[in-house]
Amino acid sequence: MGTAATDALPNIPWEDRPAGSKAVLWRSSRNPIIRRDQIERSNSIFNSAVVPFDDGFAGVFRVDDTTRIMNIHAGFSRDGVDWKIEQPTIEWIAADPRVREIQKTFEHAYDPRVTWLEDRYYVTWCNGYHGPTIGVGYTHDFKSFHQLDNAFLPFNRNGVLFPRRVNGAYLMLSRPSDNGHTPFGDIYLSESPDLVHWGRHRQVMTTRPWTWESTKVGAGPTPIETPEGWLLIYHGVLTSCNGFVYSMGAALLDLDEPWKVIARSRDYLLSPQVPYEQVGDVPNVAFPCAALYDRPTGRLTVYYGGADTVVCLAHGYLPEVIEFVRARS
Ligand code: BMA
Repeated sequence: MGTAATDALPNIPWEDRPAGSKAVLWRSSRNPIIRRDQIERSNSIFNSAVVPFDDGFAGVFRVDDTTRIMNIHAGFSRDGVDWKIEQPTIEWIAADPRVREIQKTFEHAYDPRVTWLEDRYYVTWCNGYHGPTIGVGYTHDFKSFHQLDNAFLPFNRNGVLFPRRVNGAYLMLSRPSDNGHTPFGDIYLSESPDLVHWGRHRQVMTTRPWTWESTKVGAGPTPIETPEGWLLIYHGVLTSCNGFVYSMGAALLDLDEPWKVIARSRDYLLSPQVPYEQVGDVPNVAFPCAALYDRPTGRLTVYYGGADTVVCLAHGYLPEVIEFVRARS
């Protein structure tokens, strides 16, 4: 079942830092862990989110099919590395007729996040309601999925829930965008009393000129609560003469007022530097969507999409990531 902030997860996928490496985050030698053609008619499987579930793990996977339509599918794994991705796409059940009404307009589903919150797993993803915006739903078992109303107006992407209420309110990060490949983007925080009505929007972070995050920034995995603040792993984008380059970085947000950034790394944590990140349907993309954390050992495993084509893993120690964020702030 779900995990609280204090939980131990000794079974997360793990590999020690390679000898001689000084990297704060290092890649799994088993990358990519999910192939592009792992299920029937999959063109690519990437930007996917996983959580601890039963004795193993479950997740929601972005699968672009061979018509190049973007969809999300459930998946299960014993060890977090070998995944069985369900062939049918997720079908959302909506109790509210107003949600059923707008469901008809959705054209696609992509870039899911999954968050254990109170008593169930919430899924946020990008759907198309007259343009990209953030869908919200939940599941108990990764078999039936229940849809709530969309969180925001179009255009928005990268909706990421916090794993608990803060001062009574549910919180979601998002990145207001445009209808295309969006040459801008800041991270905002919104509050809700019920996960349906969202307001009190606050800016959290903007871009930094001339750096790896000069074009846009967007939240990645569910923020991780630590005594020093919420650890947010996020993507940052630079525009090169060959297009966008997606790297990942990290920041610490205030525990009680998470729109306040306590520290933020100047350097990227990981940027596309190996073939499965540099070559694929969209070159030069490392796009984090989930993280597993074993609190007693500090071990952290990040799931990220490589080149909009495959799913990859990177490992690190959370205290070292925090030290890196603070030292290079
Ligand atoms: C973003 C999203 C992501 C994708 C990235 C790079 O706008 O569409 O799904 O990984 O672009 O192509």
